[in-house]
Amino acid sequence: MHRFTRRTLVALAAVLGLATVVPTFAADPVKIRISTPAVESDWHAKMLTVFKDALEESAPGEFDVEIHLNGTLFKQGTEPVAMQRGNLEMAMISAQDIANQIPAWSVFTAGYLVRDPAHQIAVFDGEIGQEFFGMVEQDMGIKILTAAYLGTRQLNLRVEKDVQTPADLAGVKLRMPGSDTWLFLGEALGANPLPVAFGEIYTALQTGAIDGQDNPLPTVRAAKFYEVTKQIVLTGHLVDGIFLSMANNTWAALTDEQKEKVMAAAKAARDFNNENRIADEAALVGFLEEQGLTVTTPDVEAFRSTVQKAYLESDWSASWPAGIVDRINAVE
Ligand code: KDO
Repeated sequence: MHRFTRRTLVALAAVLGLATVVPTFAADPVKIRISTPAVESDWHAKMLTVFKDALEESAPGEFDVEIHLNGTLFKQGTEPVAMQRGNLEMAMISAQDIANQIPAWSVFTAGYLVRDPAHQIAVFDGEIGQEFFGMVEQDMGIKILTAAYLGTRQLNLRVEKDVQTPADLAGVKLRMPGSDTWLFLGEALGANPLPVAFGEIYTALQTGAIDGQDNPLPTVRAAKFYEVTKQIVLTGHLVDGIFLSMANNTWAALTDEQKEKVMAAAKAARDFNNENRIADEAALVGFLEEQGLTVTTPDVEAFRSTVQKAYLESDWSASWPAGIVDRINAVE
């Protein structure tokens, strides 16, 4: 068998009068596995396909993006550590996940601080975002590519109840994700918070293990919680974000050009999510009423003042950088 080396191929090409185009072997594509508990029809799951497609278009064959939904690859909340240990390349992580390691981040887990989606985008796309993303890069070894709007969290109850103020939630078993900042939010709302993973909410509602859960309305629809609940209480208690992130090691191994393309893809994905989710939130009250749910508006000011007071008097706020609440409030 004749062994074709690059040199023999070049020589052969010269003899045959061919242009010396010698096949080179393209580098293996960069493997990127993304893990999230999100369900397929939710916007922050769909935005991952936008990310993948955008990269496929701008850098054909350079990336091999695998999307893992429903918490099947890593359980909800374990993704940051998986990225830190080199077991995962990308995830959508929450401010609450980050606050487990950087308590200053708990400022973004506080109810009634970020005002609305536009405010959230302005905060994270500006100076404050740069500072807080920098902490995550430095202290956790995770690069946040972009902040996406997860939605405004509302209460969703299994049985109808007259809820006007936090006092009306006394004794209500409210499911929260399983970390301290989440449980604190449940308490601040006046409820009795119980930690349950996202993937178990539906059954817990169905069986009555919990009395309610809180999530943005697009998620109530996507995860079909409306099938096992009777009421939405429009508390609007947390304008929530979700952060598309990459392990620093994965990021550092990219070329400058690839980094630019990854950032552009993340931005396209974020814009897709935000646009659709914001439009959806406005339309979903009607959908949920059609499904037979009662949608009520409580005394939001009573919730706001109780929740804000709980945070300001808590140990969480002691870890917030000086002046951050005023700075966030001042962002237009
Ligand atoms: C949830 O468990 O309620 C939550 O909304 C918390 C978010 O931080 C995020 O993990 C989200 O679930 C999942 O992406 C599922 O939508």
